[in-house]
Amino acid sequence: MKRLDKELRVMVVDGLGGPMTRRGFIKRAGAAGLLVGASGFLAACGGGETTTTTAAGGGGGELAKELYFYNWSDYIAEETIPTFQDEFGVKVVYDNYSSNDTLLAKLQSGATGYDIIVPTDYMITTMLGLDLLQEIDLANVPNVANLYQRFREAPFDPGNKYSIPWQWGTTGIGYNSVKVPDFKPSWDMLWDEKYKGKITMMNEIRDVFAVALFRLGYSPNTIDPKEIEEAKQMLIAQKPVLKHYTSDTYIDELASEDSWLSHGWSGDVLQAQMENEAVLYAVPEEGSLTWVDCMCIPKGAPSKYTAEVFMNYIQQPEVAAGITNYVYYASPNEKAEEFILPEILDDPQIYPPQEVMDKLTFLEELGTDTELYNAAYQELRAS
Ligand code: N2P
Repeated sequence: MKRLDKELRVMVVDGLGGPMTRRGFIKRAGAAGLLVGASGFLAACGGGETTTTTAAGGGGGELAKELYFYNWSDYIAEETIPTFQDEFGVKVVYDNYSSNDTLLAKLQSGATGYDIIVPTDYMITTMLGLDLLQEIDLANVPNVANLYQRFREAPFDPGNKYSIPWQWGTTGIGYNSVKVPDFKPSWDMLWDEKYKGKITMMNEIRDVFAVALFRLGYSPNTIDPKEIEEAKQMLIAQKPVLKHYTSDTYIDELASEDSWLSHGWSGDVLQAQMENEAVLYAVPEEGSLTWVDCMCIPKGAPSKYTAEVFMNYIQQPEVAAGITNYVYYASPNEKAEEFILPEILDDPQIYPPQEVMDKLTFLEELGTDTELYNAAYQELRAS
């Protein structure tokens, strides 16, 4: 990511995002008087107007007093929820997870309190198979028209019947370019004994296995038990060099240099880079994953209509852009483009060029064969 315009980015991002205490750089920007209010930024970008903010013409309903939103950690702009609360008078109760496995387990254990969840593409198929999701009344989400066509026809849910894309990105390695001067874009780096104790892997079944499978030259969607076993052995052999498995603390660990090499997601690593310029992101040459996370309404959601109104709000171009400008993941919202900072749109780490995209794979739902991975992961973690 180009860093020359860091101060500008801090100022503009903060215009939408507001100060986030975890991030020292924003504190510094605030102290320097660089912060502008959300309304000021919206006015500067779009004359203060927003697009559809109500579900006019939709299936209708009454707004609930509260909306229960269960999302990935570090995946929203600071102003996204407060602005919704102010505009709609709905209090959002916000809770976080850091893996699809946790989310699935929560739903399977009978949690019914959530109105919106944000599973990843393949996990939506899993959840549909388990009858865990409700159909969305798209009449209440007219801003779905703002999405790029490819996100309206995704193979896991053509026509967005059950899912409205939130953000998309890639998986790769976040590394400290000063501490790891011999870095090369290969998954091998995550096995390098020189960096013992400074390496982290994510805490997610399919993602962890994908790393070893790519390294072995196999598909991350293999259902060949021999290949999965080989991957498991490779991951077991990696354990002595690992600091730990984590999907939500590596941003801070990379930033503070407690970790030097982390299996991570694009935007998360770039968030760490905003705090520590030595942190860089690379997609390994052996291949890696791309994915899209989508808002879904679980069965038993207390307030389906309010969830749809929230989904529509998120797909307002300024709101969608505000999230991307803050978390550095790519937006599925085409109309948001004009509000996304140019250096983000032009950043190949966030919007990879075609030759990188060609090397990336989506995880596929594997039906009952998923059990092969679940069992192998349990053995890995217990080893
Ligand atoms: C948020 C990362 C979410 C991406 N920290 C996982 N698909």
